[in-house]
Amino acid sequence: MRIDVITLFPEMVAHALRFGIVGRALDNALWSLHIWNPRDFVSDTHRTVDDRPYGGGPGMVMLAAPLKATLIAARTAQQENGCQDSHVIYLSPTGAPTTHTRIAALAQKAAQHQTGLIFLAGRYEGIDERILLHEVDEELAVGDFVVSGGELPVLMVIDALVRRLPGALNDTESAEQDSFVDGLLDCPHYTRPPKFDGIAVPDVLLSGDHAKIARWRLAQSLLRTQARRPDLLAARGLSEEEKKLMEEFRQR
Ligand code: 9WO
Repeated sequence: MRIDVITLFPEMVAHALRFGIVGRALDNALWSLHIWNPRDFVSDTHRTVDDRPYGGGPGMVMLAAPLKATLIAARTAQQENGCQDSHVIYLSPTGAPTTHTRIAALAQKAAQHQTGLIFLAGRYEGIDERILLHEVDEELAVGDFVVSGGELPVLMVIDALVRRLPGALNDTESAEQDSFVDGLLDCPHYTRPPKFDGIAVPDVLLSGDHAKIARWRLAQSLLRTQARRPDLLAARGLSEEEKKLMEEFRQR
């Protein structure tokens, strides 16, 4: 998978992607990262990348021309590197919700270098609308809140994509059981000691009965999802067996 990031803070993005699962996958060449600074694509003495908004108001807007020049450079580099196509993603609170399903679709698109991904991280009040109209293929939000720039949201999406790559996770980091894979929230986890702060680990987890443990975990996931995210449960639906399981565990 090839990923290019356009940002005014290249060190922030480069540094954050060196750690953990994502950093190891980068070392192992499971994906490649190229970072572009729009400031390197302007030639005026102040290297201006922003200007005041038409219509007035507070804040500044990222200029279209430096962004377009940077996008062309990133696209060209991806194509020279064997990508058939490029897909440009802009992170903003105005975008579509980023879900597990959407990440899976993006990962599919990016598989095997076919389509290079280009993430555009906005700063100030945002980017000139004409870049959105002509250059951006997908606009994503990672939550209903505003942060100071697109870099952190971009990093979240890259992390979610890279950890799915074949070989990114070792045996102790299995992705199958993570939250959302089955449309449900994760079950509770416990490790040693068996009693901490007066709270004991549920007996079933110490029983060694793997079928019983699987049933308990599914019941916990179902009850938790119902309590905390009824919207997820409504979208997913429940089998008769799952309904029975929830009824049984509700009574305990
Ligand atoms: C800045 C600003 C300043 C004065 C008045 C209004 C303002 N709005 C903004 C603003 O929305 N800035 C954005 C910062 C511009 C695009 C990048 N930024 C951003 C992305 N903030 N939050 C996100 C984001 C992205 C994905 N999911 C959640 C939040």
